[in-house]
Amino acid sequence: MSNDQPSNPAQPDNDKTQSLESHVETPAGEMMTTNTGLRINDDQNTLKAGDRGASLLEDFIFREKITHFDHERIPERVVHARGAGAHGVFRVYESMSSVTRAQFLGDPSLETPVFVRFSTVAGSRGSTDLARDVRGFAVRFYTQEGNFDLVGNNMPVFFIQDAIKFPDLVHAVKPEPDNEIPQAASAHDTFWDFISIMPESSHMIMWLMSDRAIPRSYRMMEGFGVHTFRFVNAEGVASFVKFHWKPLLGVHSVAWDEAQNISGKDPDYHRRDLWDNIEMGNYPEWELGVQIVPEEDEFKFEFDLLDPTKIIPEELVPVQRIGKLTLNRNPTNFFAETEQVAFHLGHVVPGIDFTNDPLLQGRLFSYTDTQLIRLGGPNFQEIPINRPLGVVHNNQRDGYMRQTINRGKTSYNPNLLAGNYPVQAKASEGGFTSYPERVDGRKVRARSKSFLDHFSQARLFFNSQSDPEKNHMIDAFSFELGKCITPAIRERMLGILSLIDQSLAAGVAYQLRLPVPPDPALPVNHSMPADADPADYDPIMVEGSLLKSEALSMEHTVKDTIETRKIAFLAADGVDELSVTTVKNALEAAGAVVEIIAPRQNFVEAENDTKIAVDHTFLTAASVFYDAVYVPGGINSAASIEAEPDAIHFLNEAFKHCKAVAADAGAIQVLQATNFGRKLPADYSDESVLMEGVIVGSDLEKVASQFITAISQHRFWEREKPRKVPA
Ligand code: HDD
Repeated sequence: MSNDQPSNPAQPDNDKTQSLESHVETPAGEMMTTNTGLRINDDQNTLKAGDRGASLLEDFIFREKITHFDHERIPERVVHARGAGAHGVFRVYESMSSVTRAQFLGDPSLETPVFVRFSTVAGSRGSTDLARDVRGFAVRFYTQEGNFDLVGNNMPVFFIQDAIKFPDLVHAVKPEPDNEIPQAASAHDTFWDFISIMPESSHMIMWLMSDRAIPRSYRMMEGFGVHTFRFVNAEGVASFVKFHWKPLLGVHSVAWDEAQNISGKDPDYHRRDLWDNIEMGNYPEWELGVQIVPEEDEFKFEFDLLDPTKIIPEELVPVQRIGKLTLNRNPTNFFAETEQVAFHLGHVVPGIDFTNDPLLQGRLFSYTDTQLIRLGGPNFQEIPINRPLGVVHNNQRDGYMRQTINRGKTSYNPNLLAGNYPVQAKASEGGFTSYPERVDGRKVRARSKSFLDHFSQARLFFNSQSDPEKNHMIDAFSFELGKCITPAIRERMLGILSLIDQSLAAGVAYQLRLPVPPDPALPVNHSMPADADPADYDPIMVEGSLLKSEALSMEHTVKDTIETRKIAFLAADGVDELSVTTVKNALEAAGAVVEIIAPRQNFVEAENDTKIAVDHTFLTAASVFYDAVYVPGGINSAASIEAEPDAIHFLNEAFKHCKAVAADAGAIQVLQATNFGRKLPADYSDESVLMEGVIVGSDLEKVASQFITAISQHRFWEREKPRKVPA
């Protein structure tokens, strides 16, 4: 092993990445060796008896190489198998020591190294990034007091209330066991069979059928710790806490048709987007938010804080933004870091503790257990990415692949031979003490009746969506249920939807051409499950409760920046260089990334004979990879682009996916060749915004500034109103 420079030295180091450096191998300038350090003279030929063989068993170099290769694979994660990771740092804005004694949240001068892994849940390691799915958002803080893992998702609730149902949920959503179809998709019978008889999934299903399930980028997703956790301060005073990650670029999604296209054309789209942006220095940032509820307010809400299918609406308890996470460094090696990182929500530090949420309690068992099979034994914490910053001292010993060399004769406690070391730490010395919550009760296998309202927050979510978002949800349900082949599943799901919202049920029923279930006269007592005892049942959310929450709709997200957005310029020989550079400079000054797409690779020759570098051709690029499109002027360029069917498709598709489109008035003929520009007059003489999100003009500065405003809106969903825009 040799100590060498990181692949991109511009990306900042931190204590954790420095500690990884001692494990990094770099081949530059080195000779090839076996694993025992013997220099290899011939890596091209096996050792043979004569040059035509046979091969000799003696060939230890061949055997070592092949044996290692044969054992290269480890089991993929049973869920969240596909993911992408990055290093970064976290810093709290102001001390939170009044509520938690966690040091990294108490001291704004501390910069805590982090490693984050984003993932999809259902697909295998090689599946597409753009599946309709929940995204994992797992953050490890390498704090001075040990590792703290916040193992969350991009949705704030979960499918089930009790961890014992997790294997059932996962078996239902994974490819069906007889033919292993479909990959990375919930649109199939077993998933909806399960969901249609699990009313507790209703709220989560609303999130899953919303645009949150098809993010534009990992960098543009919210994150949530989901469960209610506990903060405990130095005086031992506890409060409940929900964790949030708020992306500074806002929360944005793609269109479903776009997602399906990307899945074919670049299944690594999210992974690439994260990697490329970190390489470019566009470091993604999130603020850590907390909702804090005093312990004495535990029963103040109409839902149970321990129920992981419920949010605390931000209107009831505002999210305080307490610090910032910045991802600023790509991993050196995918397997060593992103694949071997072993998150566990039981990795806590003093000041952060658990609640009795039955999903959380079950997860506390599952995560270590799964690493034992995945990483092959009890020493997985010694893998470099998993090691805490400080040295580990305890009496755990041996096991497969032990790395640590423990000095001394004692491996037990108490001992006198070694002065009783390592010695237990008092709370005042940073020793972890569990919050002494009083717990008593009978042993029962039961569900609290405070967990029984499955529909109020599902309805709150639907009510809070904008009209386009609601339409997308109706389309998503219709797609997913349309892919189910057992009619009874569709009917049962319509029954569930009608308990959430009659207009939602009616919209889906229309597309499935099934009768709309009778109006259940919501909301009184509608959520009582069939197996509940009516005498025990007490409706929790009733009229007068919150009907809408702005934070649940993406309509209200950040829409004042085009930073890191990717804009395609469609150009050919004869393009007007001024038209390219003026708009390009303006977009880049606003933080966007511009790529030139042309009929052929390498360069286009502008009207004034300058050469402009080409990033992609219509063969290697597609509109779905970009947030907006610009067609620069130049008579010959415009004529070539107009005559290029792939270019016209590019524009039609961008329009269909509700993106901003702009053109120099000198390229009007290109827009006239599209579906949406057909009605433009042939004698078009300049002037600005043609329709929302479509801009044409000859004042390039003005075009650029209107284009920037349009791109920052992300998508013009209103265009879908007549529905089904052709492309
Ligand atoms: Fe889990 C992985 C998030 C419920 C059992 N889970 C895993 C990962 C994330 C989550 C982000 C990937 C971590 C990584 O990148 O390595 N899981 C959640 C959230 C849940 C949740 C937010 C609900 C609030 N999970 C959950 C339950 C169980 C598990 C109820 C089991 C009882 N999860 C696992 C696991 C995994 C996992 C089997 C697979 C790979 C791994 O742990 O390391 O243990």
